[in-house]
Amino acid sequence: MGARRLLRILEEAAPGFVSGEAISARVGLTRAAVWKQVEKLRAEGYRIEARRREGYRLRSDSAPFHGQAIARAREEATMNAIGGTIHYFPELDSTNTRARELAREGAPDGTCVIADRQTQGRGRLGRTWISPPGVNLYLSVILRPALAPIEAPTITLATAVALADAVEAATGCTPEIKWPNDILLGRKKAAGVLTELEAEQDRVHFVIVGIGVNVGQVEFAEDIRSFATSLRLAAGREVSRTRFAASLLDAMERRVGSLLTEGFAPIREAWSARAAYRGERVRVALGDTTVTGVLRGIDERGQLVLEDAEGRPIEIIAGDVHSLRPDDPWAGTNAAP
Ligand code: BT5
Repeated sequence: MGARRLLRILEEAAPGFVSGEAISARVGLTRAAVWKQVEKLRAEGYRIEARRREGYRLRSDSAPFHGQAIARAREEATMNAIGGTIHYFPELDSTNTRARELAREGAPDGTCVIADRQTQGRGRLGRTWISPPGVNLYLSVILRPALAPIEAPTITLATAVALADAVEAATGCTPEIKWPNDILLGRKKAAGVLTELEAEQDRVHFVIVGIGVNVGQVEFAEDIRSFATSLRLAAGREVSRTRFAASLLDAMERRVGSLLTEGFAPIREAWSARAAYRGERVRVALGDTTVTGVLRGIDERGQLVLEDAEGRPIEIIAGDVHSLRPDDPWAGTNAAP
């Protein structure tokens, strides 16, 4: 039995105890062998409580947050095509910047960079991603897909779908995706994706997919308070960063894998099923340009499709979606995107 299997059993039972006997029975090992595996996990930093009559229990605050712990929490069936190597840092300026450096040095497809905090976390269009330590996930994945640069946005959309899968599994809530890649819970933003590309005319060298997830944060800075949330706030209970990171890597492996083998159609469908504001009138802003229409979905390239007053489709490559409902967190013209 791998310690991974034991960890899974303890996680399923947490915060309850599992008896040594029950574990032995499930994994077909002696209790002494189970004890050895418990010691192994403890040596990695997991806090496992042992009580004579009740057995073992994984403490909720227990999971250490670093590459090895995340790798161990992943599903056994995955190939670790994404996250096969995880570079973990207590602090970075930006995981995307570090990932780009590693990619230029030749780091293989699927390599990940994770930081506990970022001092210069970046959003799209030069914006800032607020990245405090100890509570959230800041992750960048290096991908070297066989895609043309024009198809690269589909990677971001596949990532948004994977994020939604993992957020739903962790919280039990139903996330929505605000085009192109914000994850909303109760219409507030819990996660965002920043994709950066290095390419020639017809060939992608690498894509850096940067993901920021508010996992355990409960207080937000004044300027984002009205529209920011976290998995913990939405779920109403603690969510383990380590387990969430593992589950997100598993989901990315599935969704990005599906994109590269089956094409964009299944991602487009999954994305559309979670689209925020579908059928509603929205305003999309890019710089000084604004377009208004009913949000219909995304086309076969991943562009946003609105419908104008005459029923004609409008395709949009980039921009920020705002609601036209006054009570929506994404309403007013000044609402930060
Ligand atoms: C995004 O940009 O949503 C992409 C965020 C990507 C962050 C990850 S973290 C790991 C990797 N390394 C990086 O340096 N970046 C990536 P955008 O759609 O432009 O949204 C940015 C806006 O969201 C800001 O202008 C704020 O208004 C708001 N914001 C900033 N921090 C936030 C947070 N922690 N939670 C919710 N909203 C936030």
